[in-house]
Amino acid sequence: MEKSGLLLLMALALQSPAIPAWEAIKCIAPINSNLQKHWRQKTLQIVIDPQTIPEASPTYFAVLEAIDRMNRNPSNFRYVFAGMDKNPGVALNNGESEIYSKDLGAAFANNSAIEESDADYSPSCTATESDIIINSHYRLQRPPTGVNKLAFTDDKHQLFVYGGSNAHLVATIMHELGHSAGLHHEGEVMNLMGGNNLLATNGDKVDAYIGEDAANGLIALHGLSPQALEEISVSHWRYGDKLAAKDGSVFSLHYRTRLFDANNTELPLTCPYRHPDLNGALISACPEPVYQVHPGQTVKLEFTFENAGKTQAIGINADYVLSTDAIIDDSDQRLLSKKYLLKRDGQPSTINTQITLPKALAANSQFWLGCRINIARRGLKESNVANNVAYIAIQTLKSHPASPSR
Ligand SMILES: [Ca+2]
Ligand SMILES: [Ca+2]
Ligand SMILES: [Ca+2]
Ligand SMILES: [Ca+2]
Ligand SMILES: [Zn+2]
Repeated sequence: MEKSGLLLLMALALQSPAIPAWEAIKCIAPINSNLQKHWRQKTLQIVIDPQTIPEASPTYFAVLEAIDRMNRNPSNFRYVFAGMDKNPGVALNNGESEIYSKDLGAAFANNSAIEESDADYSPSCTATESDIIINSHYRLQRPPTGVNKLAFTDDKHQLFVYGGSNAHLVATIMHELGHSAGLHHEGEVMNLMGGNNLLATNGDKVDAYIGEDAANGLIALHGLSPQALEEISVSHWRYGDKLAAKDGSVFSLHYRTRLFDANNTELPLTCPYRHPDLNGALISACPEPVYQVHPGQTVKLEFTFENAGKTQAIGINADYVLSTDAIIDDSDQRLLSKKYLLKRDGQPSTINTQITLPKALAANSQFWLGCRINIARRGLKESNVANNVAYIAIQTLKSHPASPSR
């Protein structure tokens, strides 16, 4: 009796209270040790250094896009582009929040960008300035060597996790802007402040988004904005693992979501996709997972759902569809509809849904299983509708193993 009573108490203790996954930046100098980085004014005025990021250059447009995307966050923290830097020179503690590009040298070849703030020098850990340095010497060992590995692109084929060589520049700058606002690295869930870019993909096009964990953290740090919009998303990425960073923080790594059989065993892959090491070879041979299925087979489809918007628990409709291409849209055949309640609690929901493939599905063909979502209650507006669909590729075999065959 006593033992089971203790077990019950332990179970209750594990369930509550929910611990938010996001982490706040804390100051580490003797004068401000362990105080949380904070802003009195929740507006960051940003200038771009024209010497290293010329106006209308790709990096300039990437910065503007990252600012626009971060301003879709549901908190009171705002990013304001204040034009090109008119005061020559860039430095920390010069009263200007500057974004510039710099060769950080061989020692920082694995760092895409750095954020620095005057909060580190404030006795109260108060920030009034945040500079972002985009590394022009981001030289991971994967081929082609000797070139920078940050691309301003929404074409997935250029990105390392889809077979290319680059990291996503806009997502990288968004991560640094997250640091500006006070978010630290986070290794427990899939999130913007992790070690992999946070991306949603439809067809060839990737969409860099803020995500549930960072949105939750920004609300906790800066309060929910009265102007906040809704934001739901679905993705074929999930939390995979964690990675220690040089500064003692921990990054999340993002793996692809999977396809299982009815007994929760991952189905065989025609392409043996492995999560690539950032310094490893390109994954050009099998840049995306393709699962083997049989027509009529019952499978479990895994996707990650996030709520990064205004309403803390929001009802959504999810349509599971069959597509003849990697673009998931309204023209694709619906196989199943589900309703979910998505909680904005810093825990993205990576869940399996059982579906049965059509018996008449053509054999020896590639298809894509998809999910498209929308908010169940009409009239609610989203800050981003480009991340409301996701896909997983499948290859059909000749026949179902249960039917007579050799
Ligand atoms: Ca300046
Ligand atoms: Ca500065
Ligand atoms: Ca389609
Ligand atoms: Ca959305
Ligand atoms: Zn970082």
